[in-house]
Amino acid sequence: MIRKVVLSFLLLLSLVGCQKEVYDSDVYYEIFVGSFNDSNNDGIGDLNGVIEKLGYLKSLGIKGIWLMPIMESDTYHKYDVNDYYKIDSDYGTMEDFKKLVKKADNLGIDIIIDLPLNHTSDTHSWFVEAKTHVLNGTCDTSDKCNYYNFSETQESGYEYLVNNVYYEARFWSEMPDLNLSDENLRKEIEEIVNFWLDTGIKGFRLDAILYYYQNNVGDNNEFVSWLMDVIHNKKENAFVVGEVWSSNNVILDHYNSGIDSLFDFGISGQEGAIAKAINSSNGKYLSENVLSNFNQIKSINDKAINSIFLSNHDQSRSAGYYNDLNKQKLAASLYLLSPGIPFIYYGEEIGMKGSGKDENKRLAMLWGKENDANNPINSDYPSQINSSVKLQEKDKDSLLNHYKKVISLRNKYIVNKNVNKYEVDNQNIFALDYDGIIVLINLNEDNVIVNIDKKIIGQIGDSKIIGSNLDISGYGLVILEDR
Ligand SMILES: [Ca+2]
Ligand SMILES: [Ca+2]
Repeated sequence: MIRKVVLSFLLLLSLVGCQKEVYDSDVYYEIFVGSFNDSNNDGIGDLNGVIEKLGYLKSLGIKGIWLMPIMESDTYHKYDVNDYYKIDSDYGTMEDFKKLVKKADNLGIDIIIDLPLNHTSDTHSWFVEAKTHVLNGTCDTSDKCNYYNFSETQESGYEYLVNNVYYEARFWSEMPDLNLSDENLRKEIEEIVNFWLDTGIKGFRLDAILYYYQNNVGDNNEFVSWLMDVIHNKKENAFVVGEVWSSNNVILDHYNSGIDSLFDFGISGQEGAIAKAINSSNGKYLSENVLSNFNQIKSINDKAINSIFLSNHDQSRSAGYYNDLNKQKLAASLYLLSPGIPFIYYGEEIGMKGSGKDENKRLAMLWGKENDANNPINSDYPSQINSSVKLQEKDKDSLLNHYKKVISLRNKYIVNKNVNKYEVDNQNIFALDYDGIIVLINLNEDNVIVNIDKKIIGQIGDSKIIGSNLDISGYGLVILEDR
């Protein structure tokens, strides 16, 4: 009898689950494993190092981790995979990885991994075999030669191989582009995807989608749509976020593939919408912008959701251009309280800086302990010993503690709610309505008074209700509901 009741209860729960129209909008955290935390003192961050910091990540309030590539590779950044089934030995073993997935899951934290499919390393066995065929003049459309794109003439984006044969390599001669139309290659990709989903991960971050078919959106979408079917057939609630580093329109067009999410490059970076809003103290512009992006995506695929961020591993770190603490806090408040899935780039929460060459954007996380990981070889950006986690944890006004406060407000009040416009008669104010919970952020450094008859249920700053007016402190953040 009890069993039957439990079963019907479970059935009811699953029915409610099916009818769910809102989306998961938990905060993710992007980690470059090699620079994050070193567990065995060889100077390179590793998977056990990530395990050691799960408590830290939990206390930050995040619910998901994006690991930059962890598969076997010849480079420090590991975007050129030479074995899709192995963990790079710098980072540890498959056992370490499975332990990480399990321990994270116990804390309610999902893991997604970077999946570079546009290209492999030139040391991948597929390319080595193809090269042998090219050398012997034995290429056939059913062998590994067809996994890549070869040509007898030098086309743009092609590199010389041997015997007057060229191969497509858009990013670098050591990263040959894959021919994603090959049926046998697609079978291999299906196996790779299933292999990783079996480890218990939540899903993937797809690298360089724009280059799958070199800016051909239709062909890119055909491949991504095929891949989404493969992934969702294996794991219904998998989450896949993709990189289409391009204009808003091109990004939007890629939502026609049925992908769960794409990064919103238009709001990120030094020239992006968040920076524009902060530089002009125009909160109204930003709330309209994030709402419009969010709704445009829903109009293409109502299950899809925007992924928002300040900067990632390819961009100058945001603390370099939000160069005072108040602006760093303001930028954090704005994107962490916007609709979509916020992705924090490791170290952003302590104001780490880094620009110029890629290595400088991926410096060692400043834990403030004896054995922090080494910076990537070839980086030449000065370290900032004053911004360590250890120091900021002790300072209640630190950027780190601000991130914790804002994420906890997000988790408490706005996660998975519907979002609408909220009119405030002052253009300094960023304003959104999450099912009756109103979020206001003041982009003016001075107080602003607006006419709002509600009560404050959460805030950062010292805003006050005075009669039917709200006095919002400079850069203040307020969460309101009806009296
Ligand atoms: Ca290590
Ligand atoms: Ca390509």
